[in-house]
Amino acid sequence: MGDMNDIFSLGREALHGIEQRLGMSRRDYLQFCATLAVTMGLPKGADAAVAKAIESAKRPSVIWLHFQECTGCTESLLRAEHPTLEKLILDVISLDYHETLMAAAGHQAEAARKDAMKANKGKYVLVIEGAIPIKENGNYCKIGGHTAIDLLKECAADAAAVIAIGSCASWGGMPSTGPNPSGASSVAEVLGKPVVTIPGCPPNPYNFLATVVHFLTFGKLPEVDKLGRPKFAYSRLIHENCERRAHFDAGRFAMEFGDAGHRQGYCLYKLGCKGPETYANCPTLGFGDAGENNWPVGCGHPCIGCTEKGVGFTKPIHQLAKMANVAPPLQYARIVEEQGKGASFASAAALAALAGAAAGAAVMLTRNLGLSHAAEEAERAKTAPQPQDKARG
Ligand code: FSX
Ligand code: SF4
Ligand code: F3S
Repeated sequence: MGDMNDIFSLGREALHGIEQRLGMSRRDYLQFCATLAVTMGLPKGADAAVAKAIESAKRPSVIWLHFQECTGCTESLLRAEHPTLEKLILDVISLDYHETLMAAAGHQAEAARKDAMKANKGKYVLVIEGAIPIKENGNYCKIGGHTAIDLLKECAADAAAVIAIGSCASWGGMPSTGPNPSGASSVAEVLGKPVVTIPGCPPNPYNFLATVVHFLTFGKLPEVDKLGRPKFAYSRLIHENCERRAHFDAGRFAMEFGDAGHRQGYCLYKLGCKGPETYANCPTLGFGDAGENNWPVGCGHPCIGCTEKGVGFTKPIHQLAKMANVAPPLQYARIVEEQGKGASFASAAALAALAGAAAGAAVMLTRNLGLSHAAEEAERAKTAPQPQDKARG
């Protein structure tokens, strides 16, 4: 990042230009770049590199194809409120072909795609939304007379980078749910090579923007895990950063939608939450700029594991999650004593974390689940008719 170690090294003129272009204040813009840099896990000072890249780099041409999906990925990009994320995305990239957003139709649209590919040969970013059906020679999805398989291969051949957005493009997603009659497959499967994936149904638009901005800033896509997911967004389990984690550790679970535990924000594990086996940054990032806790678990619904192949759209919602690991979180939310006697359990788990004792944590996990069963039984005993009631009746 060389001389870009100070965000204040950006010229006033450049920032004024940004103000005009994006319709946001300098302060908001710099704050936004800093947030993006943090989201990407970049070192101190990288916010200036990000700001400079957005302000001065040539906008990369993006060709966006739609296949088997619900268009939720595009919808989620366009529904952000503050700061106007869709404005930023559409400013940071040059969206040269996008079937949902473009005015052209029919042959005009086909021509627009060919023109964009020719003008930006070897330089454009290809974004794929939706799975690719491969059964019956791909006949289940055709656009302009071409199968999704052919379109994908043709457009990927001259792309500088390929990004699979959403779970459908990343690993088959909802259309690939068994028995998968159309043979819905991922981009990587059809191309026969790994691509960057941004799973989620829909994915978080910030993760897409951060990936594109990384490409803009450093000329390459971010580091990914073995499934092609940017590590900055998908390296931690949801369960590790969930705001209900203290309740899990204390053995306090919602048992039914709308019960007392559910209303008090208890852990949703027993309602089938797949947070313990799903990797994504939903709890830390939130969705839609609609305020804190705006993500599935924050809204009271168990995570269905939509970012995770083999979990989302595969495991029944009510099935209990497999514990991918039992690492305690970095810190615990404060536990309100009157909510239950579990405070001591959470404190013990925190001590186990400090000691780095995985075995201890595993013991805690077993104890917590046991605690919950005990609590359930106690609850049932309270509401069940007592022998003396019968005797009185
Ligand atoms: Fe829909 Fe996108 Fe889900 Fe799939 O998102 S929100 S079905 S991941 O490809 O449009
Ligand atoms: Fe949060 Fe779900 Fe983990 Fe409970 S099981 S702490 S609700 S992620
Ligand atoms: Fe999906 Fe679970 Fe996040 S359902 S949006 S991965 S909380």
